Amino acid sequence: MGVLNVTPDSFSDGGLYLDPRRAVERALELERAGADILDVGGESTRPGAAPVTAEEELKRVLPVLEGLRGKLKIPIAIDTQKAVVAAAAVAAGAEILNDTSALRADSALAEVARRHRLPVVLMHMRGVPRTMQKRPFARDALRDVAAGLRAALARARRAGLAKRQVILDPGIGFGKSFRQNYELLARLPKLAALGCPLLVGPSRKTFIGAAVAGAAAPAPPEERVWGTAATVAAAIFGGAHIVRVHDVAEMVQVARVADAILQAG
Ligand code: HH2
Repeated sequence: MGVLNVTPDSFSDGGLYLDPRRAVERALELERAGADILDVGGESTRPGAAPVTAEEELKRVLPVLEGLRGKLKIPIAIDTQKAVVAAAAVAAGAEILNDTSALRADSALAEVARRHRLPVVLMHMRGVPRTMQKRPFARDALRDVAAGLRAALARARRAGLAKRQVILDPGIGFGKSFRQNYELLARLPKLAALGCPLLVGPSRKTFIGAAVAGAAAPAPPEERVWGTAATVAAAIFGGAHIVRVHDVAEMVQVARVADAILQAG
């Protein structure tokens, strides 16, 4: 899954694709690089990010989705917590919903998925982006994430979604310590036991920059590509079905080799 953020403030590609023509070009480039899914988002969820209105989100993503109509072959996921944004994005061609709040921010989002029978990604987040890295972390991250994802799946089922529509995501970097992010990657098979496909999104996140830099300040996002490769390989060995990444050409190679090793074993 290739990332395309149409925002001024995303931690890695913020401000690069606010012009819809550049965003469309980038989407086509990600497809050519080997992405199987494009993830389009109009609201940053980086630590400390302030929420944006639905109007603003729509103003950012709709011109891009409309510009991609008939041009992109791979399915588009809309990365939003809002049902109105999801519904408009689906009308403009999106086929997967990616909700980082796992139906907590807007329960009506489930209805959009149900009505159109779309897959929906439900991600674990401890808290909300503005404060999630300031609050106390869970004592046992794996238990916290597993319980949160079980609850998310139950919310989806109560809203009339079939289990087979749901993709679960541990929410790497969302209210977890650096060490807990590594722990979740290492113990991913435990989450695979929940019985849904897993999506993992470690790409370029700060916990990678911290390990890359050793004792120094975290390396900047553009210097986290090799570290991202290690997390992508680990995620695939741990049972991830989808990896959400910024560096698609590089991670396609990592994924293909990791898949070949998995299959050979
Ligand atoms: N991470 C980000 C955004 N959306 N969705 C899922 N399902 N899983 C993730 O791990 C995930 C996500 C954060 O990364 P990015 O989009 O690059 O940054 P920002 O939130 O600053 O736009």
